[in-house]
Amino acid sequence: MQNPEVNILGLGYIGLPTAALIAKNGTHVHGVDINKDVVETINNGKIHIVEPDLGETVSYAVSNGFLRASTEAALANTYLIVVPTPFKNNHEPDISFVESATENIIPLLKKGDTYIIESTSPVGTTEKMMHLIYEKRPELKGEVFIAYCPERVLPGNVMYELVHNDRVIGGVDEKSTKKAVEFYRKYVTGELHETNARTAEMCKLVENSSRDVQIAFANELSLICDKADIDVWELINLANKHPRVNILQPGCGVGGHCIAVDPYFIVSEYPMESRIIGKAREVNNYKSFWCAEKIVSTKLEFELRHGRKPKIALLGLAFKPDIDDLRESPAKYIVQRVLQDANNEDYYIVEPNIDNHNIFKLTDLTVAVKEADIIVILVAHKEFKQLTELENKIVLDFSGALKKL
Ligand code: SAJ
Repeated sequence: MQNPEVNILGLGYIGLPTAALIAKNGTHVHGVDINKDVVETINNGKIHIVEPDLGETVSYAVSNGFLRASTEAALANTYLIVVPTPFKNNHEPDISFVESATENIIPLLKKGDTYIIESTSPVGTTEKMMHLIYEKRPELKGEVFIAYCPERVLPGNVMYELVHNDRVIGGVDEKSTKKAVEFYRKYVTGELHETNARTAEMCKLVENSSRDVQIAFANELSLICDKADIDVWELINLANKHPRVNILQPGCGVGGHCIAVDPYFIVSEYPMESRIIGKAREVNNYKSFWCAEKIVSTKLEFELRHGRKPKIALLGLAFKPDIDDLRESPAKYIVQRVLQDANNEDYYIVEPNIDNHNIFKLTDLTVAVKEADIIVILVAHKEFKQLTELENKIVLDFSGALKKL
């Protein structure tokens, strides 16, 4: 392969699809990951994550010599940082992966290069990285284009959204913004909106916080309706008939690596100002705890009434419907919580999107539903929406899977 034009640091859920898309367009891409197995898998034209259409694109790009992976960065013209930004125990953002990826490429940078961060980052990260770069390479001051452009793709639809979604692009100065826009224009058909780095960083955090707040409203309604003996699904459906009301759906909590994480990046920096954002996190976390409590109390009621322990089917482990991703999954948290101090024999755990799990013993859906006295639907997977013959069972449907509205 000839010298790469683009270096992508981080080959995970966003980095690899981005690398594959750019390479598919005939640009030589060098992907970097600290995980040797990931690098080897990709160099064999295979993928380590589940995402529709990604496998074919990676296989094409690798076999045609446009994509190569390594644990080391290589000389290029454009560097994209697409590494994780988790939070620490106190919910403060941890940007150490962004820092170390940046440090890796600092020795390679030359005049005229472009450096773009895509990782979700607290406000000010891009400027911080700019200072880091210029501190180590003062001769490059003002000679490198530095920008922030958050990814906004939905897992499960990444390959489509990478191309078609609008992008928000913010440079540390105007010429950096323009240069980054020029880069994305080659691969993205959505509109490219120009701003500064701080606004672009905040924009990503605000998008996910807005969704978190809206889901918290739906979850709060579900708690109120449970006490008021009102069907929350019917209620929301009816309220949404109003032309200016659009309430989201309650569930067993909010999971994934984005919506359950990004709001903390605002709250930890602006705790006094971000009261609704912080409260929404609390409400959504509490909803998972409430679901676990509800399962336990339903189980105790059953024992009192029938004089024996019930068999319980727990349906779903993924963080949202029809995916295999269990990261930050509220369903997984609930299952773990109800299994604490419980006799595992009483539970059947079902997750149709994965074959096995290192902690949970999985049961086939039909067996679990047939055997169980209590059916708990944690995630609205398509398989669960089709369940019938539940008349003699106690059903706790936290996901709305059975609602035909
Ligand atoms: N959820 C509900 N009720 C709803 C919608 C979602 O409880 O009405 C729950 C889901 O079950 C899941 C969680 O919220 O546990 C998050 O799911 P999601 O589908 O809302 O979002 P993600 O995390 O898969 O992807 C989000 C997207 N952001 C927005 O929609 C604003 C995506 O566009 C981002 O690129 C992604 O985060 C990211 O990487 O930041």
